[in-house]
Amino acid sequence: MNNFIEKQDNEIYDAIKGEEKRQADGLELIPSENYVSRAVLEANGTVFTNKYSEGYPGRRYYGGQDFTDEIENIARDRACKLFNCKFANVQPHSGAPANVATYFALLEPGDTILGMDLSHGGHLTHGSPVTNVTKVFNFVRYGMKDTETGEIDYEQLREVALKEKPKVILAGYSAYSRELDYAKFVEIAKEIGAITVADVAHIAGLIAGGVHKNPFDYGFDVMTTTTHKTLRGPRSGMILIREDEEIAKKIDKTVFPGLQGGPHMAVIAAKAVCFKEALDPSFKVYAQQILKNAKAMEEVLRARGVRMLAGGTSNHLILADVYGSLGLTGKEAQIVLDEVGITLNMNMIADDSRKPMDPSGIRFGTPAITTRGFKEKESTRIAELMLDVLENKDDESKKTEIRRELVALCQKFPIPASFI
Ligand code: DSN
Repeated sequence: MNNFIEKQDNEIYDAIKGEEKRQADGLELIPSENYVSRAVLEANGTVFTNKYSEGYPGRRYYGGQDFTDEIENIARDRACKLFNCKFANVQPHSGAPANVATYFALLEPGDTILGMDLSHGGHLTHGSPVTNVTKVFNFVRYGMKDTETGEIDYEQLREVALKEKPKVILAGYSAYSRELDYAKFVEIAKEIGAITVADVAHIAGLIAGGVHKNPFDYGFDVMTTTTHKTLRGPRSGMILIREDEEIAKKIDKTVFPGLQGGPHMAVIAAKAVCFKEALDPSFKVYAQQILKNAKAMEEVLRARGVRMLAGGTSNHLILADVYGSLGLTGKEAQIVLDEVGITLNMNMIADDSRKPMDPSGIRFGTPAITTRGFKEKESTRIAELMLDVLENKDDESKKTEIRRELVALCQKFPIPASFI
């Protein structure tokens, strides 16, 4: 597509080529990753990267905004249509800044947020002590009632809500494999007058594709998300507001000038393209297949006696207790799978006795392999090969054989777009 980089900067060219080959020949099972279309990739690399456009459409601080206004308006309109809401801010650079902006828009320093326990699947920005938001806001927690079924303890959630009176109740996760009961969250929030925020970064594509519930349909006030996971867009974020104009205004002010400077307009153009793709009926088929593929993998793990947190999956990801089931740590599993070209991530499991840098679990999922065109048959085979590797981690010839089979499989299902 482009050889100017090669002529001008060999080191970077080689690294891009290397990454393209890694993505093409390897199996991407990190559940928060995906492959964008050629159209999204192209939009992401346009001259909009040259432009400053602080402010919002129709009220910018710099001149020359005819086309920036056009793409931002289109991106906002498409986002609202996709998620059935009235307002969208498409400027957050990613999911974490979207969450931080939302907290600052809705809360005063010292206020309380009730979010999912991190070890039960909540995200770092939902109150991990390593993040700076915990210096400003007070985080309290709910979790699963039963780690074998994944059922959320809504009674405990209600008790904490009544006791701590959080101003925001946060639903959402990055390592949980079931759906949430959004109506229950809204019911509890109403009792104490809290605002409901759903962080749907992981499942935005499942909601857009109609295979997961939309929190707005149950009365949630705000949703935050990334755009590069199941939604299959560029690496970025956004904030959606169901209908409250006051909240929308506060969020706009907090994103800019409160936290960010100039929006990344090339990325906003790419987001607009991604939203158009997600509005197409074919995206529904994609979202359905993500779930079918995850189920196919789940069946293999169950048949081979591997413990899955929450007992399996109802979304795009699986969290497996490899330490308890197979006697190797999450880190060992991640490393040995990397050797055969399967990329996933080690992950803490609920009530893990081990540490984050060497936990008991691995987390993997199907958004990226589904984009490549894998169906249940291939997903089943990948799960079998994964377990074969984990059960034979020191058998070099077996691993070589598996690597060969995986490369052949990947070559049959090319990634949708590369740059060079
Ligand atoms: N890093 C993302 C994930 O992998 O889930 C969350 O931000």
